[in-house]
Amino acid sequence: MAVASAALAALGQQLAPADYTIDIAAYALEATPRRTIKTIAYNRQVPGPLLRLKEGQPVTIDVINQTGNSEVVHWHGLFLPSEVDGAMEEGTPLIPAGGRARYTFTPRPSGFRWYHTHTFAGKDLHKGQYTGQHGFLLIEPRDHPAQYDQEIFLALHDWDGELLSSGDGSMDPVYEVSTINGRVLGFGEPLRVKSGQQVIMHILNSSPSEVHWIALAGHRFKVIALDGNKVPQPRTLSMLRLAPAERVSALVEMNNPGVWVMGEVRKHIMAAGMGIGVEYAGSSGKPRWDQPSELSWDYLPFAAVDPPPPQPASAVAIPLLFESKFAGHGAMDRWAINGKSYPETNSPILTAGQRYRLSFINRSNNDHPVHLHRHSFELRRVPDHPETHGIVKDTLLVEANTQVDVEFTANNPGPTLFHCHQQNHMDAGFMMLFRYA
Ligand SMILES: [Cu+2]
Repeated sequence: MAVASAALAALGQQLAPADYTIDIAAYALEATPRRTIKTIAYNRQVPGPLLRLKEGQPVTIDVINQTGNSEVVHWHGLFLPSEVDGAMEEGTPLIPAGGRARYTFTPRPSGFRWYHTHTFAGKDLHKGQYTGQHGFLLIEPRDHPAQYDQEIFLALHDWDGELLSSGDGSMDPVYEVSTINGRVLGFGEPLRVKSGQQVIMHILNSSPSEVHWIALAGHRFKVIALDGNKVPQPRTLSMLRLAPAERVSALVEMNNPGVWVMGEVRKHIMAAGMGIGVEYAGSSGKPRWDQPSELSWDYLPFAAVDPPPPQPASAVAIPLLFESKFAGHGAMDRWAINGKSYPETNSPILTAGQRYRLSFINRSNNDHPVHLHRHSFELRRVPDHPETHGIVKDTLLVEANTQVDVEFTANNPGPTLFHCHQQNHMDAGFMMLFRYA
């Protein structure tokens, strides 16, 4: 009887409709009327549907995999149990080809998050994060602080890549097409704004491997959050830098009527399509662009200025050394953390409640956007500044040949993945697993 009712309960759970359904299927993305990108997408759109969830309110999301390969969906920036976080290395089950899965979880923390595939691509640049499998996820806070008139979500992505030999002989992806929200500059609908509006822009870099630099001609961004977490010191800037998987939330005051271009600052990336028009009501004409003369970005000015709060206990140091192992001309590099490539990398054992200090020591000539699953970390040291605090992120760009330190509290037991978010680096061993005692 108990068995029967348990089975019925399971059946009932199966039949109850999910709050959201995501269908993974082949999709022909029209980046321009003459350039169609054959990819895989969520609900036949790029980016996938915006998931607007409420902090602390459980949600069910059904994922139907209509592709010929197994899939998994990672909920990036959320504090979830390992079984639903969406990485097979942590123990989340893969969704078989033609199969389906139900993800049930309680979303937290509030802020601008995202979801994406977490599969291996290797040399196939039409798999994994090279596809259109990414979408915005906004976790609404219980109390709503920000004031704005319009909310805009933008995703930066690069498509149709090819692995080419770079100067040092290693293989890196080079892309033919770059888009904002799946469209090449001039071919999508412009963002429509009104004079006097305060617009919040939630910008995501969903690129499989490229850092992007973004400006909006005639306007400045007041950056209020990084990776969805409020910064201690909001800053007003004319340019943003986003590494793969990073997010920036910025307020833009619409106080300069006209038709403008928002896009990649580097000319060859804008020429590949990464831009979007911004059109004021009542304005018309050719969109205007002001070419910035140099690239500029720094995490440090967003940090807190007051002295750090006293730590209850000192953080346990975990140094992580990043190096490449040159595999020969024409071969993909192997990447190593403390001398070992995944799955051979060490698995540090964490004690629940303990504070840890991760030192990212990048002994390579590449910048690496590193990501810690299921936790967020606080930036504590950047190059030339041995002490900073208050910036909380889940992804961080560690520039070539520099050291950056972060701290986090081990407050979410379960296997926890740490990796470079550049698809070709994580596929080549730049990944490790933390475990809890
Ligand atoms: Cu990397």
